Amino acid sequence: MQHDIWFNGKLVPHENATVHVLSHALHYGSSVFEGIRCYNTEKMGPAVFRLREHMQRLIDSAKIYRMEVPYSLEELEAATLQTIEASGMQSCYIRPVVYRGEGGLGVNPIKNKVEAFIAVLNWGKYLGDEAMENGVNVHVASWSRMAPNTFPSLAKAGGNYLNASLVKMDAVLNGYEEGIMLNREGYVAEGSGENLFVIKNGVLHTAPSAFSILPGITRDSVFKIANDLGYEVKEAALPREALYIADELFFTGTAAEVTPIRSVDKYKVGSGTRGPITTQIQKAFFDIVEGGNDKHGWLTPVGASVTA
Ligand code: PPE
Repeated sequence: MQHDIWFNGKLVPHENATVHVLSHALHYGSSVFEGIRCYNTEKMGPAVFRLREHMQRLIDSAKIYRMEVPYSLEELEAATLQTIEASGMQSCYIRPVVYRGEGGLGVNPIKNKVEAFIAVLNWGKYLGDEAMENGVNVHVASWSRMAPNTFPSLAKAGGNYLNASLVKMDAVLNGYEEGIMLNREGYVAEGSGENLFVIKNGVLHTAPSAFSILPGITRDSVFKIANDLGYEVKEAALPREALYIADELFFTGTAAEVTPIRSVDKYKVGSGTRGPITTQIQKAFFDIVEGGNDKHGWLTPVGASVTA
């Protein structure tokens, strides 16, 4: 089923949301985007998870690339809710994109028009249905994350995902579900489309945001969920071998949600299945997003009106 897409300010049928071949973004990767989920919660019905934080990150990503987004934060939020409502979907994945359109070729994009769209679609479990319970098999990627003085990792930019695609294709072609990248110094960074948590002796560890990672909104949510459950979370420089001797490992992301990892480079992680702390965190996460037990104020009901 194809849903209407909010395109430069209004809803248009799926087939009319087209982009010109001379768009700057197609030639030079000059787009910024988000991935957001709307859940059909038990308590509140359809609700968007951390809408404001995602839209703020979109605006921040655009700012880094000197793109002036022609819409305010509130307009983008309202447009998201409107697009979901029009689709009739109870739950969906939301993909807002801001990009440089037509305006001549050349690396300098300043004169290219900034355009925006918000699409909604169905997206199931990112790393497979079974993954949530049994975990995934991953390897350490031979491609690294970008160095901090090359591409800004705090911007969720289209071009960054060329690196992610290399990592993901390499993992899948080698029989793994995902690849974990190290940063330029060789410390653990993140997956091609997820942040990573390492649990050792009851403490959660994850790469600091200065390690060329995308500081995920799910990662931030897990900080709070873990604290609620009484666990300590540390941002830390983790050497590769910390993955091999971890008690538990899991990925976080909008698409990946909270996905356990059962092996890395064919080293079994802990007992080789979803660990007990991961299970608790996953349960608490789904209690919020599926149950609608919104104790942190992270859910925006689809029927809600947007206020500043
Ligand atoms: N790191 C990367 C590189 C990344 O792409 C994502 C999200 C995250 C971490 C987690 O961020 P957050 O969603 O805010 O918790 N990746 C998005 C796109 C995946 C795709 O294949 O497309 C997502 O999960 O929506």
